[in-house]
Amino acid sequence: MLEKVLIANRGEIALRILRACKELKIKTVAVHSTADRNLMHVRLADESVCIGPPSSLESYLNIPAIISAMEISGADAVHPGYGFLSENANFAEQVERSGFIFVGPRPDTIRAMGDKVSAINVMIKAGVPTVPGSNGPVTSDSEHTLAVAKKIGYPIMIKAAAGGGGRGMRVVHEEANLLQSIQVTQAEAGSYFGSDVVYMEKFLDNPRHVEIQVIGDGEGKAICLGDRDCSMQRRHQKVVEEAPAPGISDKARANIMQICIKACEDLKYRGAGTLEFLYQDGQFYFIEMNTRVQVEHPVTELITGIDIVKEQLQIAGGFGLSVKQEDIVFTGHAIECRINAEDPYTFLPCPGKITMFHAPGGNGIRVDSHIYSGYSVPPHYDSLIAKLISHGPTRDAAIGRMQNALEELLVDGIKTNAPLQSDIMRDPGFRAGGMNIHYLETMLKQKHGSIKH
Ligand code: MV4
Repeated sequence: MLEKVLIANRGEIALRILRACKELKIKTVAVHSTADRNLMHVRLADESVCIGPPSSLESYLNIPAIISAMEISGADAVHPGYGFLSENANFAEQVERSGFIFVGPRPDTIRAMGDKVSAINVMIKAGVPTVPGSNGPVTSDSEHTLAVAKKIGYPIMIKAAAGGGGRGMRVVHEEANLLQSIQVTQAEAGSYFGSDVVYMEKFLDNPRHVEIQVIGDGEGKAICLGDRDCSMQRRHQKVVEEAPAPGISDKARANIMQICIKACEDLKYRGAGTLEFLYQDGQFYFIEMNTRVQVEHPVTELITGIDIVKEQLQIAGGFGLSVKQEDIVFTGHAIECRINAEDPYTFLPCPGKITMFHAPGGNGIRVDSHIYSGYSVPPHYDSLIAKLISHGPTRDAAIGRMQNALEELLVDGIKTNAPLQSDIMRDPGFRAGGMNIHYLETMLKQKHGSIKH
């Protein structure tokens, strides 16, 4: 097994990884910026190393500083969490070249999935359904581009191959605007991502975001832990996630799970991964694959009883998967509300000192958070301060438990979006289930039309 893991992240996920390491009797090394000396996982880790100033670029994204910290602490592996270096193929490669273990997929897999055109083609080969599209980069041959677009049919979405997370995308409704829009998207992609490669897809107008959790052993065996619905989002930031996705038939679910398992087995995928789909009119369309543990992984853990981070560590340590597909039992429904240090209606970040914190609890409630009374939320990073996760026998039961937990949550000293989460839990559309990716923004406009969304 791994002996000592360096946690190359901060906040709640760093604490989540530390807890998994402690269960597996793995020693831990925390790395932190000068703004993060007081993080909970830094106190709890066996060792800690300061790796730079507050700016992420100089600390959590500083590859030489992190590899040096592995050397001086004698760590044998690094867990990257989510964000930061978690999907950086060059980082994974440098970790391995330095003789350490990267807790995640092989660098080549990360690279293949980081390029969305390449990811789509890998998935097509493996039999995964994708959005009708160019399935390749747009070239300088405009006649060919116009012909490909005509075949896909308008409206069309132009996307950056190096993109993801919502930047570098554009919808085109008619042929007259296609070439001009491609140029603009290429220019944006070049400046955001350093690559101006773009591709085309049929634009789906009212999809849901449904994603599938997989774990592979790296040797051709893979399991699937079902789906999550992450459609409740604002400006590409997920707000509420749940598992299973409401309203998907057992047959459709079993089918897409089998397809994802086969794809991961073909790829000899190693570690935890998520296939992202758009789901519209009863069909799944693959769009991207994430090669990391995700923020919303706890909803899957609650309905399966499987600890995804422990699986990641055990696979990295050479022990393979701890469960077989036929032994996985799905129980009830789970919901996650992201609690952010931000104004609930303007969404402006609200860093500062938390004068008092009380975490909710009781049956079916899990709180993943690094905050405590007296902790100061630094202004330099993402505003996620806690994840409230509820589990119950039915979706209604999980919503009810979440409502009680939101009432019980106490965070004094800073503003949080907990009041918005309560509004969502009361909302008739949310309660009906299965709303599309535009629903939350529409709901916010209706309720608070005067505030810019
Ligand atoms: C799409 C789409 C509609 N049609 N692709 C946005 C982020 C990026 N990861 C993919 N995205 C989308 N791709 C086609 N062909 C609509 C979106 C989209 C979206 C997707 C998932 C969750 C929220 C979203 C919000 C706006 C647009």
